[in-house]
Order: sequence, then structure tokens, then C-alpha cells
Amino acid sequence: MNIIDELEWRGALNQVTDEEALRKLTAEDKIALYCGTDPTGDSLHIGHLIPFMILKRFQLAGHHPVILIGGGTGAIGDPSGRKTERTLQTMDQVHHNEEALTAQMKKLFGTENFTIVNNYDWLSKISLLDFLRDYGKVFNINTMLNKEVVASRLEAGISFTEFTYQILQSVDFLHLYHHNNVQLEIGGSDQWGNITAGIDLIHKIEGPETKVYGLTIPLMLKADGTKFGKTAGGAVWLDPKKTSPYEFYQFWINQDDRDVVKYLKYFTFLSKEEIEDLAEKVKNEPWKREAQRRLAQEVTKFVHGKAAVEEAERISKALFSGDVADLSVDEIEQGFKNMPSVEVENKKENIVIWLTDNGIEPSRRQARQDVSSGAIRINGEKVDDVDAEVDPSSHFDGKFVIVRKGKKHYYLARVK
Ligand code: 383
Repeated sequence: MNIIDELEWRGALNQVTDEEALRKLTAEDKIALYCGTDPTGDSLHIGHLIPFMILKRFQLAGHHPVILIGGGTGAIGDPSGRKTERTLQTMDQVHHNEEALTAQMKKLFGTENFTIVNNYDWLSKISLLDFLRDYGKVFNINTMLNKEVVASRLEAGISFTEFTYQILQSVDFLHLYHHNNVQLEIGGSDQWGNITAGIDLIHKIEGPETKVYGLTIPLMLKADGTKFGKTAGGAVWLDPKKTSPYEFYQFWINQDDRDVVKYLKYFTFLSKEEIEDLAEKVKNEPWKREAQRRLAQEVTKFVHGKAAVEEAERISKALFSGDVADLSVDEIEQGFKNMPSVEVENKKENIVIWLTDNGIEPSRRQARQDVSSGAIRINGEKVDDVDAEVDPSSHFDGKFVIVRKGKKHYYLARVK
């Protein structure tokens, strides 16, 4: 399948500057293309994954992706999609974030057939006078004002700094056209204004026939109308310290039947046949949640590697079955991050007293009843003797005691 047809099938085409020409070009030639990201934070999140997975699809089809880290543009701030002015980051912050994002990109793209560039390297070298003479002169204020990004901010106000952002991103496209033969820029739909500004600049400087194109990807929407990629705990990050691989896996496995096929198309490299097969399963046997499991496995594998998938599945299985005794300390930290937890003394205690004094049971009477009815498990083992003792040092390097009440309710006791 032609790469553009594939993107269309995946639902990943929003706007293209000249779809037929781009389809022809990518069918006949291997091209270089780019997508940029600004170092506004020290980690990518799954919203960023969409355009970069498309770069990866081009890479797999033999094209050459250029990943641009916006060390220069990040110092200015893109007004796209924002209602208010950004606070400037310090240059130290920008450089720190730049390094973190570069490392993440390298992990996603492997070692071959891609290029990472940082626009600080050329933008920081343009003098003010050259900027105004070489580029400012080619930009028309009316066109700039009419861009959705600027137009929507005129009332609330926009600084000259953010107003010029589109020129900087355009200079990048021109630079990459000259130095890396880049012919296509891609981005989310919020980037349309910046991308078309770059194409205009190249056409003005290199001639209107110059073969450069832009492509944007639709905004990701969820069937229930809530914002994609957000959980109660905030964004879903690629940095395993911010979102553990287990939480990451959980995020995908919990997706709605109405969304899962769309996400398989966007976030996995599974073929059309495999995805159609999974779509059938969502229709015919949704309770098996096979599509969700496959989605979670594939995206977690892409971002965190195969071992992380196995670990996430081991944690899920243990929590579901209650057989938690073999979990490692790290797996417990991941799996119990969002569960209720209490702090306990490292001291042996009668189970009824221990549960009540540590706030896991509301009263001794309730504790006695739950223990004797067999509802309480300590470290995966049923304890139904009200005279039994809890020894916090007995499992998990003496760091935790895992309590399960009934089938669903877990508590993590952290040993002081
Ligand atoms: C900078 C210089 C360029 C080309 C692009 C840029 C970054 C761009 C931007 N992108 C967003 C970001 O950095 O601000 N001006 O957070 C997001 N992208 C991608 C995608 C997206 C966009 O990184 O829609 C979501 O992830 O384009 O919001 O020469």
C-alpha cells in the first residue's frame, strides 16, 4: 500500500497541501520528511506519539525521517492551540528538556536511517538584521494576521515574540530543505498554519514550483467526548519515571470498545488484516477485550520494550488473581501506585488489632468478621484465624505488606 493510502486508511490524514502530488512523489521516490517538537517539558506524552509514529511509518516504508528538537523555537513558544501567552522558559530549562527529548526520540527510532537536528543550531546564529532582511521582508503581515493561531489571539493579545514564531518554524523548513532535502513537514492539525507558512516561504525563495508539501493529522477525539491522553493522574508520559510501564499498559487496556480500533490504527504497526481481524473480535466477543490487550501490548512494547510488557502483564495477573506473593518490590511500586496505602510499624501484631489500628478496617468487630469469613488476604494468603499475627518483615524485603479485602480492595502497607 502506498504510504499516503495507508495513512488515509488509518484515519491519519487531516489536511494535505497537494495530496495527489504527494502520493505520486512518495510512490516514485524515497523522500526526507520532518516533524518538530518543542522542548517545553522533559518528556514526550502520548499526544506526541501520533506524528512521530507516522514518521516511523515513513521510515519503515524506506523514507528518511528528520526529527527536529526545537531548542530555538522552544525559547520563543508556539502560540498554536493556546488561548494565552506562554511564560518564557529559562535557557537552562530549554537545554535540559532538549536533552531528555533527544534521548527519548533515539529510543523510539533506533539507530539507523533517521536524523535528529536541533533548530537552536541555526536559529541562534541568525542576526537580527539578517532575520529582518532575509525573512521578514518575505512575510506579509496580513497573511500572518489571518492565520487562525494569530487571529484567535488578537483580542486577548499576543506578543511580538509569539507572533514571529511562524517565521522561525518556516525558516526551519527552508533550512531542512536546503541541508537535508526535506520535502514534507508533518504535524498535528494545530500545526497547519506554521507548516503552510513554511511552504509559502520556500515557494517565494526557491520558486513556486518547488516540490514541498505539508500534512496534518486530525486531533484525537474520544467517543465519550473527554480529552484523549489524559487520566485522573494527568498526562500519559513516555518517561517511565512519570508514568510507569504498568500504568502505561493499563491506560491502553482500559480503552473503550468504541475507540480501540481507531487507536490500533494510530498507535500500532499491525497490518490492515490484523486490525480488521481484531475489529471483528470487538464486535463479536467484546468481553474478551482482545483488541484492548493487543493495543496495550503493542504500544507498551514500542515505547518501553518487550520486557516491560511481560512485567505489566505479570502485575495485572497477580492483582487480578490475588497471587501477589511473587511480585518484586519494583512491581509492587508500579502496581500499587494508585491504590490506598498506609504506613505501618515494623512490629508483629495480632491481625485484628493490626488491621484496625492501621486504618484498613473501621472497627475491631468488622475486622474480626472479615477475617473469620475469609475475606482477608495478607501477602496473597488467606488468613481466617482471628488469633493470627501479621509480621511486616516477612515478605518483600520487609518493605510492604499487601492486604486484600474481598475480591477487589487492595491496601498497600508501607513498613516504616
Ligand atoms: C518547532 C519547529 C519546527 C517544527 C515544529 C516545531 C514544534 C511545533 C509544536 N509542536 C507541538 C509541541 O512541540 O509546537 N511548533 O508540543 C506538538 N508536536 C506534535 C504535533 C502536535 C503539536 O510536538 O500536534 C502534537 O505533537 O505536531 O502540538 O520547525
